[in-house]
Amino acid sequence: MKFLALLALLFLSASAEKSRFDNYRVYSVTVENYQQLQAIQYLEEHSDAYNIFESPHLNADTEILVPPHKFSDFEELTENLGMKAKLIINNYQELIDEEIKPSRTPRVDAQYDWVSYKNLNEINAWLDQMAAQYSSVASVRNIGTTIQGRPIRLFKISKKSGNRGIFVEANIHAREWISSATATYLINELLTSTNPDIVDISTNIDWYIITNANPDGFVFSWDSNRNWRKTRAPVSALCFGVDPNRNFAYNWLTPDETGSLGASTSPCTDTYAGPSPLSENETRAIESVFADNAGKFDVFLSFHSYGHYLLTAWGHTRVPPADNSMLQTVGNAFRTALQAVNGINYAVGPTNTVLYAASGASPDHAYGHHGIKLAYTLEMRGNGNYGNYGFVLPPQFIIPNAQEVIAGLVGLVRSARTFGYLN
Ligand code: 0X9
Ligand code: ZN
Repeated sequence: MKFLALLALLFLSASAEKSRFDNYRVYSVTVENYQQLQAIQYLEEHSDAYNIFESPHLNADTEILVPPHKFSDFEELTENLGMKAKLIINNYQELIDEEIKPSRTPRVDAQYDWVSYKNLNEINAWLDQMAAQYSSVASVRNIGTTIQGRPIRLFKISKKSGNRGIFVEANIHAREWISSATATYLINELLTSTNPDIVDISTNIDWYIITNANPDGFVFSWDSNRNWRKTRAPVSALCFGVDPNRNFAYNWLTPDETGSLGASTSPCTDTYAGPSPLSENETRAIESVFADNAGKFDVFLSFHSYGHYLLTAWGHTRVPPADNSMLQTVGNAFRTALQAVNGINYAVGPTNTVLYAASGASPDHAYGHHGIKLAYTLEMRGNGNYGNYGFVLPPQFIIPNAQEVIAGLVGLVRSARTFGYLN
């Protein structure tokens, strides 16, 4: 009995252990031919050692996390394939350690800020506090519960009746911390800013914001594995997690013209689409916001990182959407306004042609199923002239990233209004 208790204790302490990435490297590889593409796709589907940050596609760069015990294999692989590989991060653990360093010393008078990343408890406490402090215009409510029992929360801002709405969903991918930090910054600006452009968009538009669309995954990325992307649903004897951004119903698990599924049927992969459309509590919670507010939203935004992209429908097909030219014009307004702040240049266009095939993503669902015309995915900062950090963007970039994104949104709203939306 004693032995069993000891064994249980050992197991427990092992599961509370954090994954470490000491001396792991991130390489950027350029995929230039079909053979190279197939090789990287094979790794993505079958290798537990490598982590492919971004699904590969032809004539584009893909970032890959390589553990030390694979350095020589990886070198041989890229050499044999004649594939260019550039080292962009030399020690992933070092970045992770730096990321949570600033001002984590608990202070009694601790004010919420955007100098450091906040964990789920801190974010939730702040949302409660803001809803209480601005109770005449703001509220927060639960729209669902995760498999581990955490609430999925929707923050609403409405300063006058009759407003059209913008729906923002952030951090559906657990490791993309900058997305929820930007969402809380946006809430703070909408409630406190005196800048006339912000006052305009906060007064004349209703905002529905989910800062943390994947709470279980987010907590897991803090406590256990900084690199975690999916939910934490047990999906097979071996693996956990559905990619919630492959689990939406519109053209779920549908191949495009090139045969690419843009998702996976293997539970252990990072783009596992789940057993059926909307099988997950997280996606059903988001779906309930669409359903309960039919006709309310002109704009849907899905906050992600990284890559400096503003992506439109479609992800599941290479055929351009019916509203392509409007989506491009409104997207370009976002891009120009964002670039004016810190010089960052976003690429705007359909997901499938600009990035890669992705079926079952929320913007396709918003646009295709719910008819929300201006549906976009934002891929925020990660690698740029400010450094190469991928998902582990140091906290000193939270504010510049949020400021440029909000300027972009002001530009987007202005342009959307010329098409008759958000008025
Ligand atoms: O693959 C994804 O889910 C998104 N990229 S990420 O690196 N953050 O994982 C892009 C999804 C875009 N899809 C659509 N807008 N349809
Ligand atoms: Zn993402």
